[in-house]
Amino acid sequence: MGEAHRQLRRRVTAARTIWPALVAVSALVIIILAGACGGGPETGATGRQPDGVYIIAGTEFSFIPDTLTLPVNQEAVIMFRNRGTVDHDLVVEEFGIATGTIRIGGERTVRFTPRQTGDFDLICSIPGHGEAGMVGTIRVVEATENPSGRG
Ligand SMILES: [Cu+2]
Repeated sequence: MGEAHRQLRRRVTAARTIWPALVAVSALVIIILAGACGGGPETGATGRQPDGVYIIAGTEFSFIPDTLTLPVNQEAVIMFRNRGTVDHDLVVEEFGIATGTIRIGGERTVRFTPRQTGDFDLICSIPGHGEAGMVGTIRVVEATENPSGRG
């Protein structure tokens, strides 16, 4: 009787010390996960990103940035993000780019390879938006890198 009682007490004591530790570890894991997932550093970023993707934000009524300079004959990746409060899209007719209507907070990535240099209109094709100033320019320039160089 006395031995069984001592064993029970030991188990209860162990449980009392393990639970606070588990709670502490869980809290730490939650804090780490929250830090990893909450608002990445790219939030709000526009223009050319370190990975080479160009981010263009759409608002009422402009593109940010409103001009992109791209090297000719190199694939460009553009991510259009609607940061406005109404639907927007991004169209460059000469390159056959059309994101389709992007809802508030939405985004779409398009890829294309410009084959000629020059300035090309970037517009939002939603009626009235271009007229309100939602226009920009894709400027295609000769690549600065030597095409025969190492890459
Ligand atoms: Cu628009």
